[in-house]
Amino acid sequence: MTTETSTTTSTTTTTEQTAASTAYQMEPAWWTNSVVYQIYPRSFADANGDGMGDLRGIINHLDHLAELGVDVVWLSPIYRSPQADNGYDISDYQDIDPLFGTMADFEELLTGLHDRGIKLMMDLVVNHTSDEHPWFVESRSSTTSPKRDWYYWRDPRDGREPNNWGSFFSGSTWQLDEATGQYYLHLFDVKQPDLNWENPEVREAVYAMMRWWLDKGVDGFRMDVINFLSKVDGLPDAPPVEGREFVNAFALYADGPRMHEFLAEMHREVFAGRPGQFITVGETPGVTTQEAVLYTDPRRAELDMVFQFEHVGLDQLPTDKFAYAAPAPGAVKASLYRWQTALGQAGWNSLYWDNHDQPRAVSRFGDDDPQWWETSAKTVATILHGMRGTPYVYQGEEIGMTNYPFATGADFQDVEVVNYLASLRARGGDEETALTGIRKISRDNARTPVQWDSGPYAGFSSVSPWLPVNPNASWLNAAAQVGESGSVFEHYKSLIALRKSLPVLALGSFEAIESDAANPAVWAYTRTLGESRVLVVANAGREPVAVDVGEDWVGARLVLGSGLDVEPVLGAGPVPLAGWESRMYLIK
Ligand code: ISL
Repeated sequence: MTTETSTTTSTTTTTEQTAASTAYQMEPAWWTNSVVYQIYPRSFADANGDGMGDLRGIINHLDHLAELGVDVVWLSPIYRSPQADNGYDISDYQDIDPLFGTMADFEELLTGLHDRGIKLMMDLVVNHTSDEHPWFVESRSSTTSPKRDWYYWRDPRDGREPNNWGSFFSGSTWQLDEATGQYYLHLFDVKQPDLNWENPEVREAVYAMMRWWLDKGVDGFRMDVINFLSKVDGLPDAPPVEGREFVNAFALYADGPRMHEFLAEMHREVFAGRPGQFITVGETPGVTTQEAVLYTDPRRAELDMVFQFEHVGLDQLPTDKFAYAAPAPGAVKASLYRWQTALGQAGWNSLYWDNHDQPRAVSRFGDDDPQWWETSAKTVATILHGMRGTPYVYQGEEIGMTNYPFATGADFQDVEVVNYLASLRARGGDEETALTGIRKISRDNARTPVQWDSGPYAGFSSVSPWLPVNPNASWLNAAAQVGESGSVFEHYKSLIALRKSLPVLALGSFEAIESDAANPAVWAYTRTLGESRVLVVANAGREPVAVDVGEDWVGARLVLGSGLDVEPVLGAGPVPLAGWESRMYLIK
């Protein structure tokens, strides 16, 4: 988002003019050729020897980020927090949690990033606060508190919860406050009460806090579950589900009636007219392509881009995240292609395979068997970074970190799994079956410490870390890869550099190649910007394939391959790809 480009409303009036006038075509926003790197601070690097990552640990590794070449860091929450959900439960938006350091450390981090030309995007968690935030403490103090209406308080219904909504973290979304006899709403943990965005005082308080951070020099916000801010009036019951006390009520709080109004207001109150180059990304679970276009069309001045969830939801039931089922062959590809096309004219995609809530990219979308690990880590990267949108790299993804070999239920720390297992046990459910899905999908997979080297605790800490280090750190670590030709790290570095040097990768249109449809394992697509054309061909499987890409790619130059000895120029005939091999070719 810049005040010159995306905040200006188009003055064109005719249909033809409007169709050709998306801001990034007229004047591309700066982030169209950017790559964002996400840091989950507890798991990045521990400098003070308490087994948990901290701001000083990040400062110590800034050169790693500069070497990789990323443009923006998204920092998961470092604010003061009781840590019920690892910092996504904030008790003071304008202070640093002592676990992570001090405000002086934060300022040093910000300067260190800016000195290296890297912007900083903060995590904005304003659907809810911690129950220990002074706003909530005041709100819960009495039914007549001036802040009572800052949260959702409701009387019991027939002596029970006010509706049948189920929490993301198991059980009801309602918690009874004994002292006042009313329930409060929490879509997430009981320690994460939802703010009432209908109340203009709440909105103004949040905007003031955002301005405060921008005044400090941060460059934007990643907005946690931002499409949950507007709930359906009256908070009605969701359609009941046989055998379930509390149900998924998504349709009643996601992308609700006032969502666009709130985001447009936020933009006006926080960003409009402010000099500088900012970035906003909304985390929007369940968002459709149509809504995503509305959220991210620059002419509407709401958000720059959104995280959509379709491709990371294909291996689970909407009603039960841990009921794992492998996606149908080709389903992930079909989904991402659909998003490429749907946001091709207006709007902008965020591109991601993983983050702190998702399993590791190579384990989920590649193949972490030792024989295929390296090439598949590179190939999943190429598939994503070849697309139109802003790619996100989650810490450790750039070295191909894998899921952790969790054994029993006791190995998990995430509140989501802890609550899930507790509720499963209370129902007498089968824990071993549940663990099959939990091992694959648990958020803890992403949260094991970053593997810096092969030394004690993988160079993450001098003591035993809060979550164990993956045993494969003995060979899978940054020290073994940085500067090593052919490594996963060097592959990511090349992809990031290509996005800068080839405008077609940033701005070119997307088109799937026809033969791609014949084999679910094959990803074959093109990008086009004027005379400049890129071809991505990838084999997401162990069996070799030959991909027919048509005659007009003969003579194209190889710009990046997952294998080491590939002819530099493409000849006639189908492109032969070994198991998990991928290549990127360029014309012009
Ligand atoms: O992992 C999920 C729970 O099943 C996701 O649905 C996740 O809760 C959802 O993506 C929202 O995530 C964000 O908000 C949560 C927090 O726990 C996540 O870490 C955060 O990314 C509540 O703040």
